[in-house]
Amino acid sequence: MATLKEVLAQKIADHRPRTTKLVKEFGKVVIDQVTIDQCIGGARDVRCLVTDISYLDPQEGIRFRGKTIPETFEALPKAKGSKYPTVESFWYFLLTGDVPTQAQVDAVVAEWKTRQIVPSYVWDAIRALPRDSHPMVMLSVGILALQKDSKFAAFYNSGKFNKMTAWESVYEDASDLCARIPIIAAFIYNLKYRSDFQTAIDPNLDMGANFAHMIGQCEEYKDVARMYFILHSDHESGNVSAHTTHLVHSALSDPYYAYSAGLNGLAGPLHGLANQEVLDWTLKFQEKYCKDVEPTKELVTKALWDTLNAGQVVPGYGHAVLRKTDPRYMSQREFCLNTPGLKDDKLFKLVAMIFETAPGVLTEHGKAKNPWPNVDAQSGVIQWYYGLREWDFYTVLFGVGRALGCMANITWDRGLGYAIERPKSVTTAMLEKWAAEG
Ligand code: AMX
Repeated sequence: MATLKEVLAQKIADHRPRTTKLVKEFGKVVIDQVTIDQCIGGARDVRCLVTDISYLDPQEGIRFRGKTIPETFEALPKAKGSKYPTVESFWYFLLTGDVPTQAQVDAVVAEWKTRQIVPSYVWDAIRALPRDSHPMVMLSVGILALQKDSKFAAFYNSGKFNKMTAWESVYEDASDLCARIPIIAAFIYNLKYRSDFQTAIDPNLDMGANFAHMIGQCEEYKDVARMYFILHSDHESGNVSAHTTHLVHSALSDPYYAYSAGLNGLAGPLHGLANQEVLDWTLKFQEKYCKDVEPTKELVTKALWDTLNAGQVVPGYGHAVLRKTDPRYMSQREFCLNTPGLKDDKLFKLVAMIFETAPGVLTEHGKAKNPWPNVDAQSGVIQWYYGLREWDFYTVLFGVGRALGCMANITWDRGLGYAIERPKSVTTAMLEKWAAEG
């Protein structure tokens, strides 16, 4: 049986002529134009990035390697005794586009076991931070600390650097990073919230299950971890975390530099931090409006308007690309509806009521182009239900999942020899001149 790396090598070799042909024969074909509002407004919708790992349709939502979320969950081999696939099988799928066999999944699970050991200097670096540092700072520092032993950096410095084979050492770092990031995340969780009670890796468990084990979670949470990491993995390449990782790696900074930077972007409240903000918003709502009464749609409407009138965004709602309810939201909602205790949970019911109410309020407010919920509107309530109530940590969970997409992308970036990224800037005076010229 060919290894994942061997399968990938063949895929990359097969793909290269497509990229070469496009650049050489069709390089000057126009695929988009740029307007002044896009230039000032965050390059929204400008088509200037390429990835085959996932594609985000504004109406349909994300497809991983051409498959919707339900199709992906359906197609991939499941973890033993579970309805959900292992993260490792999803990694194989993201990298190659092939649905792996059980034997291929087992090989990746075994390979990640050999990659999971985190050097002690990472723990030292994290421990050196103030204990009340945000866990995203700890995660970013932990990933950056791993840079010392980057195989890509070593290859670059070896004097034998070769563009054709450079992807192989990116693949090595990327696989190490994906295997280690849940171990580092568990360490941070235990350090901050479990009085430094550290639990050893269970060599018999897949990535998601082992993460649940290491943070002292119950059996059911193993599926939560698998589902969560897969759902948060990739959302094509223009979002802040994926784009940052791609941009930094385009300078041939190794995967550790690149993903540490990507995590710093994920930590922004308009991006990955929104899931902790959702929980904060929802609990404050409960505290302020529903101490003694049941929440009603009227009360939720009032709270939403209070937020909007205070000039704040409603966290978990809106999206730069999507124009309908995020299928990642729906997938997590379905998990809640299918989990007996969770289905009747007070907080879930409130989140469901916000789902019924917020799109109407945001539409009436008239600013957000997309009044529907995104992934973050639903994820916190699941963690809360399972007792993971330290919501500072929620973006770390996002960061563990997002590593899969970012690492698959930069492995392919190197495989296809994508150039250093360098868009052109203009001055305001130039824009004014072009505006006057019509
Ligand atoms: N509540 C209130 N106002 C909102 C809003 C929301 N949820 N979403 C968008 N708006 C406002 C914007 O702030 C903007 O106002 P402005 O013109 O005064 O600056 C206006 O509507 C137009 O924005 P847009 O084109 O619809 O959105 P965008 O592409 O600029 O931003 C996003 C997208 C996600 C940052 C924005 O919808 C938002 O801030 N949402 C809340 C935070 C959130 O949930 N983030 C998580 C996104 C998913 C993720 O990355 N994890």
